[in-house]
Amino acid sequence: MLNEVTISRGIIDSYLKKLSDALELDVAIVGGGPSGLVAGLYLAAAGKKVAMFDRRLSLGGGVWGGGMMFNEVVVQEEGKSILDELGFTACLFQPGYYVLDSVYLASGLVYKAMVAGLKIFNLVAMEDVVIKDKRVAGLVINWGAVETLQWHVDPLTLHSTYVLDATGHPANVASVLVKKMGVTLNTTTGGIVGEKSMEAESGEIDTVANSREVYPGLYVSGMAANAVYGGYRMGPVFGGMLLSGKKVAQELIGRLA
Ligand code: 48F
Repeated sequence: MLNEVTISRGIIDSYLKKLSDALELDVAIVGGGPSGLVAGLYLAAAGKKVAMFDRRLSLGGGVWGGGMMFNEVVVQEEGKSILDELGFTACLFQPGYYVLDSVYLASGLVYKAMVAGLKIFNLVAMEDVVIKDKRVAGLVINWGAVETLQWHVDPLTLHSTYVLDATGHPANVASVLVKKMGVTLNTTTGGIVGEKSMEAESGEIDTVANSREVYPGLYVSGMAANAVYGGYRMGPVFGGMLLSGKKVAQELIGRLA
């Protein structure tokens, strides 16, 4: 006979263990879009202690919706190597343009990152960062629902050697850091420069170039990198997102060695 209390206890005990294990990390990733998932995948595969926090119910960020809800995405030649490396199949549409189902890519990235060892906390939002010795040293987290409802509930805190802002267009981690600490970022203006309009070719190049440490302890990837450094947007072409996540992971793996 199934015991309902045993079911509840199994969930509670294993969640609490998972959360407790994530209170001291090598890398805390905020945002489970394509760049964050790829970064998490490579970091976990390299044996780093890494966890991801996303305020939404489902991970995958902007991948699911394809282009204007047509659930297909494009990956250009440069990003195809990562699809191959991770074992995704894509169809050649025209020379240099590969197309794949966005649900396949989103769910596959989540699955492969978890198999590599990434711990994922969905429904959990970053609301602030921890500052130690003038560097970002962790996250202040709360339930995504608490954030949405604007309830007055104090958060919990975790420590991490590095934080990755992979929150997409709003660059929420960098934004909160600038707003609350008034710090100078490693950008042309010292602040958040702001994303530019659509130019796919430049946007893809910018995304990878801009994926780096923007303040001691804080890295940015994906659209957050373009928002912070002032790169162009590129729409539903995803090679740059994949390459951005891999670049940040490789840099962090080197620094954590
Ligand atoms: O926007 P998103 O998919 O991030 P990305 O890796 O990829 C961008 C592309 O999807 C697309 C594009 C490419 O052509 O332009 O937009 O840069 O995913 C960002 C994730 O961050 C989560 C949010 O729910 C989403 O899943 N997020 C944002 N703010 C927070 C957060 C927060 N404060 N706490 C937790 N998660």
